[in-house]
Amino acid sequence: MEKTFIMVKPDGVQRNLVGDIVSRFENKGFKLAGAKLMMIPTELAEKHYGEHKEKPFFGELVDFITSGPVFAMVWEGENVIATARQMMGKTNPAEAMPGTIRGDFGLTVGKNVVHGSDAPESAEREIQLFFNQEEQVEYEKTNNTWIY
Ligand code: RTP
Ligand code: MG
Repeated sequence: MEKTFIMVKPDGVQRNLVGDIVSRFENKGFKLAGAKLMMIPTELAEKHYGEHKEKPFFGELVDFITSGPVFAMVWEGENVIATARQMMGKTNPAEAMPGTIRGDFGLTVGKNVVHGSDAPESAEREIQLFFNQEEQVEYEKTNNTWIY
């Protein structure tokens, strides 16, 4: 089954949005496969956002994502990578639709509450960056026949 990396950013943790965001993915029918509250070391932040290294906002992005605890998660389910991106809404919360996480909770592109992998390759890369094997929990969910 497909997996993706989702992270409540420092602004979301400080604003007590962890529970709401976890609920949205649970209610949708996805399966939680790993989760932890953590401070991101600068080196990990620079790797995670490596694709943006040359962008003018890279320094600010790394400073922000390391500024406080994040809640890192692995979610599993059919088409979870693309669906999670839909649930998050556009990168700039000013353009994100109401009903999406960023549309409901964000105002600026710098503090947009949540991160989600944008493709299968980045999902695999980001899960491996943030979670070791023991932290990825494999288990059966008994209610899955009502979802699939
Ligand atoms: P993310 O990686 O955090 O899930 O966000 P995303 O895919 O929707 O957006 P991406 O293009 O990967 O950008 C990563 C983060 O960089 C910040 N950003 N700032 N000042 C700017 O123009 C600008 N553009 C992007 C955002 O916080 C974005 O989430
Ligand atoms: Mg991105």
